[in-house]
This record gives sequence, structure tokens and C-alpha cells, in this order.
Amino acid sequence: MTEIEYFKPERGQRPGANQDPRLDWWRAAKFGMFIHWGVYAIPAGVWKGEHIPGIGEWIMLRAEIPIAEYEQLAPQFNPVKYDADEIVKLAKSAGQKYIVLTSKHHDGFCMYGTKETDYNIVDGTPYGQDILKDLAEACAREGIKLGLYYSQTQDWHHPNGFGNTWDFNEDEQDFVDYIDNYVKPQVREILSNYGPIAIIWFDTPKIIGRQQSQELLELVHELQPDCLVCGRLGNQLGDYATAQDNAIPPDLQAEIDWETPATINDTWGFKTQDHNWKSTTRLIQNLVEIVSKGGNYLLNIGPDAEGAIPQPSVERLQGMGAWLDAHGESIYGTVPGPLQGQEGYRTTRKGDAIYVHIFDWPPSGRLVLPELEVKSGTWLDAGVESPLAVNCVGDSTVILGPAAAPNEHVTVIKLTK
Ligand code: JFZ
Repeated sequence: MTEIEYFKPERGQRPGANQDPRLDWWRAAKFGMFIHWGVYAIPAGVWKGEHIPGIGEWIMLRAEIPIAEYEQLAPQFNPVKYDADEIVKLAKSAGQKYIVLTSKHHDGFCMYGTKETDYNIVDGTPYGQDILKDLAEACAREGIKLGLYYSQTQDWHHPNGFGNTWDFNEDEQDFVDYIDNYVKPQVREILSNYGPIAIIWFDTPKIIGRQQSQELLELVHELQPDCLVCGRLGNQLGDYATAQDNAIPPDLQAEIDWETPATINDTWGFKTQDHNWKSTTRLIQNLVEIVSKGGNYLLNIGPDAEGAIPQPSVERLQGMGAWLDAHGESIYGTVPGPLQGQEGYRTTRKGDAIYVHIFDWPPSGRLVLPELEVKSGTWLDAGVESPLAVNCVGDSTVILGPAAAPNEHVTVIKLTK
């Protein structure tokens, strides 16, 4: 069995960046919304009547669709249901503090008005509007930070981009030319034309060299000094580390700033056949688990070809938001708690307060924790009336509660000295 590497160096944090105050807002934010959206939402996992296995946004590669055929999706892309305000309000109601939208994914189609190619939402579709501009304005109105995903290495549409072996001969490609004369001008566009951009979320570094990663990092910081760059820039140059998709490291990661990008079902880009939705409880527990180990959770939605957000995603995000309304104090602005690796619960801390998040409520209602030198405790959920008894018994802190879990997802107790 191979051990999972949660943080490969090529997706790691640049040495010293873990002390950088530019990350402070992000460290406090904990929870963001990822949006994978592009023309792949039209086939939605089905090509010529055949279900193509795997994640939806990879359909071009998985089915080895020639550029000339895949390009025909753009003139069909007319997402009349797209509503930037609705998306931003959904993120807010879910308790998400930042949004990261795919400006260009591996298929090369640009979801913003670029001068570098006509293969973009403004010039190449009947919709004809710059969805990124709308989203940037909605984010500014609502006070949500906006980040942009940009596929810097893989581009299956550009003759010099990496990854398309069915239309191009790799030996004849000039990758550095693609970085210098296509990627850099596009990064310049997205950082110049849409106001403050909080994060550039590069991805799948693969063949990118250290010099190219370094130059992209410098370009981002030159244009917007406060903009963070995720670890998938490559070559351990990111402002923060990126974990594997949907992967939560087994232990506390105290030395680095890190983020887990994750899906609610099993795909990023919309697929009609993916109904494997995680439960709201599971998603809340994932958030708590990640935050208790020092990370951020970037949870994805994949709008459909019309721009509508799948209802199961909406319901789950709203459920998470309702939980966060009552328990956000134990999440935002916290650091990992003193008890790690425990069975059935996780801890976070803010100042003197220790928050215990109970996943498996003991049927006796009697929760036994190791000695914590705390004297009093309260339920975080304002709806819970029953008083909370905290007793020090020998080397243990014993909490007495009701037999049934007070919260259906995760019950949180705040302990103080
Ligand atoms: C990448 C993309 O290829 C995918 O389409 C999506 O955008 C996702 C967020 O990121 O997929 C990856 C990248 C890295 C790993 C797995 C999937 N990894 O390190 O395990």
C-alpha cells in the first residue's frame, strides 16, 4: 500500500510564507467557495451518448475530443440563469468568506473577456457577457473576497500548452513560449481588469519549471502585492500549501498554512450522472476536522450549462450556513485546539476559549476529556437550554449533558478557565 502524500513539495508553501501577515485574513476565513464552471457543463459527463467516467471538466481529455469538435460547445453556451448576486449570496449564507472561480481551466476556454484569444465567454458565445466582471462586482458589493483559478500548465486548446497529445505532438511544443506569451499576458489581464483579486489558484504544475513558477509568482505580486498564490503554482513557491483534492491530512499541520479543495459530490464541473452527494453532517464535520488541524476548506459548486447551481449543493451549503450561524465562533479566527487525534471529537481554540466539537455524542451524555484546567463551559448552540456541568475528576475533565446529541450535526462546547 502506498502512503498518501498529503502535501507534495511541488504543491507546498514557500519557506517563510507561514509568517506572512498577508495571509491573516485567509487564516481567519477558514471556509471558501470553489466554482468550477465552463463549457464542459454542456456535455456534463456525456459525449456522443456515452457516459465518460471521471470528473466532468476533464471530459475533453478523457474522451480525447479533438479541438475542432470541442470548440463547437462555445457557440452553444448561453447560461441565461447565471446570476452573480445569487452565487455570492449563497456563499455568504453558507458562511463562506471567499470565492474562487475558474477563469481558465485545462480545456483552455476562458470564462472572462480576454484579448489573447477569441475562445472566451464574451467573443465566442451567444451569451456574450463577461461573467467574471459580474461576479467581481457582486463580490465587491457583498464584501466577499474573490480569487481566480487559472490553469497555467495544462491547456488542451493552446498549441503550446501541456496535455493535449491527440491534437498536438508534444515534441514540437514550446512550453516556455506559451508561458511567456500567453499565460503571463492572461495573468496580467485577470489581475488588472477586475479590481482586487485575493487569490490566484494555479493548478496541476506538472512540467512547469522553477523559473516559470518564480516569474509567475513575481508577476502576481507585482500587479497585486496582496494577492495570494496557492501551492499548485508549483516548485514549492506558493503562499500557502494545497492538499490533495478531498484529502484531509491525518494530523495537525502546525508548520504550514494549507487548504483542502473539495467536492460536494464527486465532480468539480457539472455532471448529470453524479448524484453522490455528501451529507450536510459529513460536510460540517469535514470543515471542523480541517480547521482543527489548521487548514482551510474550499468547497466546490459546479453550475450547469444554464448557470444554475444544482439544488443538492444549495441545500447543503445552506445547512452548513445555518450551523455556522450558531457555531461560527468556534471556527472563524481559531487555531488548532490542544487535544488532537481524539476519538469522536475535535478541538479548536481562540484566546483562552477551547471549543470541543463532538462528532459522536456519548449515549450516556457523559463526555470524558483529558485534563484541560478549565472551570466552566457553555453550549455554543443558543438553542440548547440545558445547563452544562463541567467537573474535574482526577486527571479528567468530565462534562455532563443530555443523552441525545444537542445538535444533529456537530455539538460544540466552549470551555473557559
Ligand atoms: C485538479 C484539476 O485537474 C481538477 O480538474 C480540479 O480543478 C481540481 C481542483 O484540481 O485536479 C487535481 C489536482 C491535484 C490532485 C488531484 C487532482 N492531487 O494532487 O491529488
